[in-house]
Amino acid sequence: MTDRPTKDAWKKLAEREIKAPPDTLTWNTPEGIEVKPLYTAEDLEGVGHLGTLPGFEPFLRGPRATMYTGRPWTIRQYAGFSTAEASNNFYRKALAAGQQGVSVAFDLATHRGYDSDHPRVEGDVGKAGVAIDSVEDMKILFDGIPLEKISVSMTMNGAVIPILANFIVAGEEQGVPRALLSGTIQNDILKEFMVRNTYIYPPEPSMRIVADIIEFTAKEMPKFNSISISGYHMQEAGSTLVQELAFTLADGREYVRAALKKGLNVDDFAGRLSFFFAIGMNFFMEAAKLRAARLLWSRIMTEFEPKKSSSLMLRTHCQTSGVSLQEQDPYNNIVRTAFEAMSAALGGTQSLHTNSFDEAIALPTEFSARIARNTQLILQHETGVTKVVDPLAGSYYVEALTNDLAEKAWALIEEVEAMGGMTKAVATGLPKRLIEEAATRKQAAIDRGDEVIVGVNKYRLEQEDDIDILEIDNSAVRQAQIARIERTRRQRDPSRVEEALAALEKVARSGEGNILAAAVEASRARATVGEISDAMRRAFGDHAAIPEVVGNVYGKAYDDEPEFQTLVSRLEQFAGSLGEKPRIMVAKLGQDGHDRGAKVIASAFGDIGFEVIAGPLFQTPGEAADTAIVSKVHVVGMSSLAAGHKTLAPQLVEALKAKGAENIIVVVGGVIPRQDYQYLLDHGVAAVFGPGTNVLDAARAVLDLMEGKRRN
Ligand code: 3CP
Repeated sequence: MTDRPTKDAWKKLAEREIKAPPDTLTWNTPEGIEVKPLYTAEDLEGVGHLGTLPGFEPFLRGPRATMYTGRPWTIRQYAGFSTAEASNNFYRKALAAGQQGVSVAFDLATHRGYDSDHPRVEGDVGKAGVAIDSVEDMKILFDGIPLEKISVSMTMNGAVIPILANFIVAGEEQGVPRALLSGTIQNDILKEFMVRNTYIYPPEPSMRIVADIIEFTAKEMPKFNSISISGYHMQEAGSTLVQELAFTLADGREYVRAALKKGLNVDDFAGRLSFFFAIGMNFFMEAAKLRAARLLWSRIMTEFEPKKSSSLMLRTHCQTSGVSLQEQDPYNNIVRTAFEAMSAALGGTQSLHTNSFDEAIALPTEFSARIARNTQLILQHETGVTKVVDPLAGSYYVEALTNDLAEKAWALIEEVEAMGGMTKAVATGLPKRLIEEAATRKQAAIDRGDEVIVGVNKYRLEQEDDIDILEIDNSAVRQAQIARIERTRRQRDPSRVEEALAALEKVARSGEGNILAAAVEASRARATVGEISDAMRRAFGDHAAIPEVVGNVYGKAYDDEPEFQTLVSRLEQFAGSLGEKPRIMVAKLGQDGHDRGAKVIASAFGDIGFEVIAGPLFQTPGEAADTAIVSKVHVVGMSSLAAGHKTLAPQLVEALKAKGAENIIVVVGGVIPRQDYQYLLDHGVAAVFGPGTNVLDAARAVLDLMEGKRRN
């Protein structure tokens, strides 16, 4: 036998192949991890986590001994739109076609605790999810779906109290006692303050709500997961995987502390804490992330000295990445999603949502939802991926990555700890800022072509075909919801409602008693989501975030490159002729809190030389027009990601006109289907920037519009 070649021999051979030292092939990831072209046993020297088994602490190799060989992950597709009837119909069909659990998407009005008849939510009702106003809607939503058998996940954070109360009462009225209800409520408010923005109340009472729900479910709903501690939205907002990992686990630690403060025993609730991560395109790193997450969570939980081993166990849902989906050449998204799903399975997820290929543009159709579901069915039944537990274990690369991610995330977790924990860190705005910087850096990398996206910044089609999209007739849904609210109000006993709401307000104000228990009474009495939320608003007040914009990140990525500098000079010249800096307001209207795009645009436009006014979240068109006028802006850039654009953009144009400010140019960006462009242009919008727009192109177009306006 000849001697095995050494690493040095490999380096020499590699150098001959590429005519450069192999170190030049090292990829520096946004996480600050150096991914080398080759991993060997040397890379695992001193790595402490090797050699563990699944089903045992620290659960790195999976929470179950047999994992998918015993039972595959749950295929749990997140869906909901329009009315409870329409969504119920969709769930039933999906369950019959192989889906294994339900996952409810609520509309933004419901998320923010408004009934469908509230004037602030005209553009939001039934759009990005299903409208739920009272237990009457909830009962229809689960009609014919046996709640003692099918587990139900509900993505709800702001209006978590009325929604969970309605779910419990819908179960009761279906004949299912709450002790038999299985499922998960998201109930993760800290990440809302960081990235997702469907909060209602200030942080402190919001944390009490979380703890009250953990307490109530621990005592009365043993099969129900009290929380889904979510990193998903952080990655969607542009975070690195290390940030996602660290902030999510640090959030989890904070919730455990809040529950312990209520006097609960850690073993009575820890086993029902669950997690939720995004799975993006960095295939091996995503799988390693889930392994690292389990390792770190068991480390964190050990501090609380639980007696049960299951208290150390991290169980998670995953969703393939929404931001990785592209509008251009959209069938590519099927491929992206399939790789991401495979990565989630290799990482050992317990439950998975695969996105539909059209989700960068609109809600899924029945066709696209079928392909998304089948992606998982094919993985489970045809690829053999379920036949072995943790098949990546022992891979030099994946084990090294698991270790790198764990170390880097732990350092960030310790940083948060030094700040006094996540609630305090969130209050300083640091996690949000770090994520926004990462998002802006990523956008610059895409715009520069450093990060290739097939069909978008490389291999772009000359001609894109239209695809069928699902459109919701928002005003019809709203009318139907209003009719049902009115009927519910007519048929209920008003004094019973009043008493229940007063009792709820008292529990909220006094700090005594359990808020969810009080809300269950109100729900039984047919108090609406809006009324229950308002009772708590009276006690807790509303939370309003102050919009901040990061600077000098986008521009820095371009350094002094001519493409960027030419635009900067052109803008300077224009500012000279104008006698002032051109001002743009980045506006978010309605209840759409997805602000990654708006923040990235604000930040990049600022670096290019615009004066940027970041409008507050949740404005009505009239309020946004007022802000634009007071701020004397030249342009309003409305960012829309929740399908409200056809209602809200024309209203904004009209509001400006009505206030004598028709000179202000309105442009719209975000998730706008191409089919809607003409409609918006016909209603006074000057330009539309869909998904995948290069920010420099958008800035040039805005400048063209301003120059054109000045000439006329
Ligand atoms: C599992 N079981 C097993 C095995 N595997 N038993 C024997 N052998 C095995 N190998 C058992 C489990 O112990 C459990 O029973 C039951 O089978 C179900 O398994 P599970 O792993 O708990 O799976 P599931 O019920 O699906 O729960 C998964 C988690 C849950 C725990 C992650 O929290 C969940 O479903 N989360 C979903 C969250 C979600 O859908 N979020 C959507 C976000 P026991 O329970 O009796 O132990 S959508 C957001 C989109 C963006 C936005 O927000 O806008």
